[in-house]
Amino acid sequence: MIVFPENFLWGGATAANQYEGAYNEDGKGLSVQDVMPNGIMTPRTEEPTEDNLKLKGIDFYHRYKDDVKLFAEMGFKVYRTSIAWSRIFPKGDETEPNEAGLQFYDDLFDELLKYGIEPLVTLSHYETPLHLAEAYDGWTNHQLIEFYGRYSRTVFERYKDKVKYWLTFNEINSIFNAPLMSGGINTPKEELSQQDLWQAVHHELVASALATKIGKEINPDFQIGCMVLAMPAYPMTPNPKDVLAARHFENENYLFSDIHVRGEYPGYAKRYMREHGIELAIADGELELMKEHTVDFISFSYYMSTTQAHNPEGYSSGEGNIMGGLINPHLDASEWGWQIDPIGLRIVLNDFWNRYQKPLFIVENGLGAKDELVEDENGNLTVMDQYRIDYMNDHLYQVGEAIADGVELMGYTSWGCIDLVSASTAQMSKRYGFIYVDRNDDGSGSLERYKKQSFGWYKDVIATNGASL
Ligand code: BGP
Repeated sequence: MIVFPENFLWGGATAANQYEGAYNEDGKGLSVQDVMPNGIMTPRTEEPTEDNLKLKGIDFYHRYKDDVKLFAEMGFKVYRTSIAWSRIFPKGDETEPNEAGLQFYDDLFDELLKYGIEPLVTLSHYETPLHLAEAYDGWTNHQLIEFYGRYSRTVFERYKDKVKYWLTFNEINSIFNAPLMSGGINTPKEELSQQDLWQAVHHELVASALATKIGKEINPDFQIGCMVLAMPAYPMTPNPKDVLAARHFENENYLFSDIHVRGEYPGYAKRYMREHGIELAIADGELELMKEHTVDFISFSYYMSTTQAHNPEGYSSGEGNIMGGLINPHLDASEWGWQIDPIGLRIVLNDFWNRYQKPLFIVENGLGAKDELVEDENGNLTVMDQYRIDYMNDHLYQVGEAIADGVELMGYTSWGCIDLVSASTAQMSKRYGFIYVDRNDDGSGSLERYKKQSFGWYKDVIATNGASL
């Protein structure tokens, strides 16, 4: 039988830009997402456009009380969301915060706490204020550290008695693949130099350490973690060159957790920079800051594994969660080509644990699928999403195996616990939730919420602390 620890933090995860809507209400400034109507990999637009579903999201901004009530009904112990930086500092470089923005999150956290749900807050989830992208080229600019530091201090001070768990940057390693979305870098990817990209990475890492320092000064009980996109990489064949290719791929991701946990650039990163002529500009005290202010835990998203080869010619490439890879013939895939690999989650949990012996937190996992609203036997509208239940059951079972292997795991928040706008496609039809939201890709729909079949399933999982798996 699978046994989860007592006090295991079961819950769900979201991000402000994918569900709040109200993109220009109560003083909110624009974020990079407001000019990305077609998802991650497409160029930005000049201005926000009508076809950007994220502008209205699922209207959580106005409906949060009803939605939180549904989360409480499922028995959530924790709820992950982000603060939209541009609600607090609309342009990002002001010195005074926007009170209406601060108040919204006060109200949201109060609502969660009313039901005994712990907030888990991402400071920056792909939503850099647009002004910082346009006027500073995002994280390529050293000044972003100061702006992020001010923003972090503001929210840490404001919510110090309401929020204990914090994440500094969502999927920080995705900056290599999605520089605008992840790093607020306005320079088109094709024109961006390796030098500038690595400099942006350095700035984010310094900023993350700075936030950790500030947070601990404000409340020593804060638990502050990093957040990476995790993907175990398999070699296509036992050829040692393929094995090495897989390790190189993993290093790109480990780089970020290595620095957050150990506080220094690992040898393989120094080598890469040396061989590619990258010379980081490092200001006085920055390396010490990184060394001294490491994280309390490592959190990560997990959707799939990847398969790598030294010479990928002759193999088919698959789709992926920002990063791709080759198609693994042993795995099925979702409708979006993301290969489904529950055992990969056990592997990644063991890898992180064995590497660091630091507590872990799975803060995203789930199946994006096309759902159909149907009538159940009582005439109520629902979604019969057995496919989602199967996916999650298989993954959580492997989580239980990893715990039995000795991994210390704080909790699990399934991605998009209520349907929201997808990050990669910017559409509604890629749904992850236990709660269906009536909103279509063309923007139509009543925004009504309906419990899917998986709603009751997850409620049972939580109520039995995983024994029902
Ligand atoms: C991660 C992001 C999330 C989320 C998720 C699912 O990369 O942190 O914001 O969207 O992936 O991706 P998608 O919405 O593209 O299916």
